[in-house]
Amino acid sequence: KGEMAALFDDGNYSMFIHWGLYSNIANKWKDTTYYGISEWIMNPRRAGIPVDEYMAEAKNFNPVNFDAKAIAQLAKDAGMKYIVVTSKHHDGFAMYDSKSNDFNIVKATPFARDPMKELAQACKELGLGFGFYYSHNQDWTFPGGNGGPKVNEKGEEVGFDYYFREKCLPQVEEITTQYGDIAMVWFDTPGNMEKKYVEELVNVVRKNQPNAMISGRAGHNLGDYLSLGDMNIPVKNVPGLWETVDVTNDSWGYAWYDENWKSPKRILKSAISTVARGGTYMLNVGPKPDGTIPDEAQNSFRGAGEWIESYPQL
Ligand code: JFZ
Repeated sequence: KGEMAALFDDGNYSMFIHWGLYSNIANKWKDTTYYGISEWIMNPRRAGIPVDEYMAEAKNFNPVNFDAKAIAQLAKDAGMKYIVVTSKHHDGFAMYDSKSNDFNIVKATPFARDPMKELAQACKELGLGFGFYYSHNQDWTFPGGNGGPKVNEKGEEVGFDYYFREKCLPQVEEITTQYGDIAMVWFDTPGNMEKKYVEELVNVVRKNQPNAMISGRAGHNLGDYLSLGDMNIPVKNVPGLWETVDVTNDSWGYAWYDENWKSPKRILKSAISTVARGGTYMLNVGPKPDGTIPDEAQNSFRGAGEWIESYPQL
């Protein structure tokens, strides 16, 4: 794991991006605002959006002002070393050109571009690492996925194995082959997923991306490092390779009303505390419906970055 660990040795501050259909909904569904993390908007405990209605939302998603170079430059200015972005979150919507499933940004939206290809390229040009988040267990729109429908298109009752073979495994193959060398595959919320499934996914990543780190949330301790609970900055030293993830406001995905931005000073305090205890700090930002990063978040990132630039050892 020598080469992989190098990402954490000197790559210990990074950008997390939660971006998907939920960013366009932005926590407002049918004139009602729902408070909480916006990527969970379709959940029954929130707006409770039916699968077909949620999937139909794709035709309204058109982030025309998305600029991969501007986002990569923001990470660079912030003093960050790599970017991890949601290729598919629990809603099942793929933010990249998926050949194996049509519920994706290229085939189902008027945008019709592959923003992940653009972002991977922009990162490469600026010398930043690039990695993917992938929700391997929860898929709320594909039959058999955890939290998803129980019958397939043919009306047959299906289980997790169906989702795993038909969607999850092919998509993990895609994200680890279509974007050149990637630094990280960030699996999340394994729940009660069986070990054999996690092993199969880990094998695919190892085969296609031998130098990629696999997140601690892959499940069954098969990841390469420890992921602490979200927004958790430890007060004691933590041994081994570890990471903590944090939000810049109060939601991972963009929420229209959320202006609770962390100041540059607050970001620095968290980043320094984490790095001082041997960890990696991955700070999230959620692009707006038009694909741009909120100005206030940009100001905070750059404000902290100015200090970091004068202490390059962070
Ligand atoms: C998960 C997701 O459900 C959420 O939408 C977001 O993507 C976040 C980064 O990850 O939520 C979690 C997962 C694990 C913990 C907390 C929230 N945890 O271990 O404390």
